Amino acid sequence: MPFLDTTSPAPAAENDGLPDFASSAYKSAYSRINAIVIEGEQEAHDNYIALGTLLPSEAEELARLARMELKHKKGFTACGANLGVEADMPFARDFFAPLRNNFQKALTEGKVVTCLLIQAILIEAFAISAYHIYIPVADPFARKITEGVVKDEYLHLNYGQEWLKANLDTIREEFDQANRDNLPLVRRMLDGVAADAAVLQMEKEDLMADFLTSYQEALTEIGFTSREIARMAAAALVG
Ligand code: PL3
Ligand code: FE2
Ligand code: FE2
Repeated sequence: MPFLDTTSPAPAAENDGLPDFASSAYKSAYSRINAIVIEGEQEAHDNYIALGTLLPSEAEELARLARMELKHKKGFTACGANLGVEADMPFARDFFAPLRNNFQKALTEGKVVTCLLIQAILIEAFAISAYHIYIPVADPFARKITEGVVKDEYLHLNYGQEWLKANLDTIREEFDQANRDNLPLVRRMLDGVAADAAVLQMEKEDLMADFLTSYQEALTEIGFTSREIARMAAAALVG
């Protein structure tokens, strides 16, 4: 066989080690992951609008954050279309149901600390970790969009941090309980997405490590002690 055999087809994965974006395995996993992201962005929009009803003086700023979420949703919808994938939205609605139900319950009870923890800390940190790990293994079109989105998600995480920080003296008890109720749900969501994420070459341990980094940095910024943070992180193991 000649050194340069120009007659044989290029190997399927000659993609700089990136996944084969056209394979049926990739498209199947992407139909669920893409749906999760689209649904997550829509629910994030709805959650910020809802938070504005609990914090009327903040409603305008929250509406600004909400608008960004719709832009994110549009971007990720385009990513699916670009790959010829139809997002599995019923799957994604189920995926978010436990967290959505807890948010809705807290909303009807007027529990702003719980709502902020769920949306602006847990969901944003989850999104940031997912987008970080996705960017290096994304197709070029999706990579560009995701890079733009992740910058906005830091603004959202930061919004939650700042509000909670300013109210640290009064939030501890509710925050601790909300964390206990919801961090285990995030962990289960990570478990639930791991197999599909692996097809996209996103490893569960990397997702988990990146999530814990953002989450712990947020808690530090709010002003919790390292002992309090360790106890709260431990809720992921207990629940
Ligand atoms: C809040 O701004 C957004 C909430 C979205 C939640 C995203 C969860 C992501 C799960 C795993 C995804 C991999 C990324 C792939 C992007 C197409
Ligand atoms: Fe977003
Ligand atoms: Fe966000």
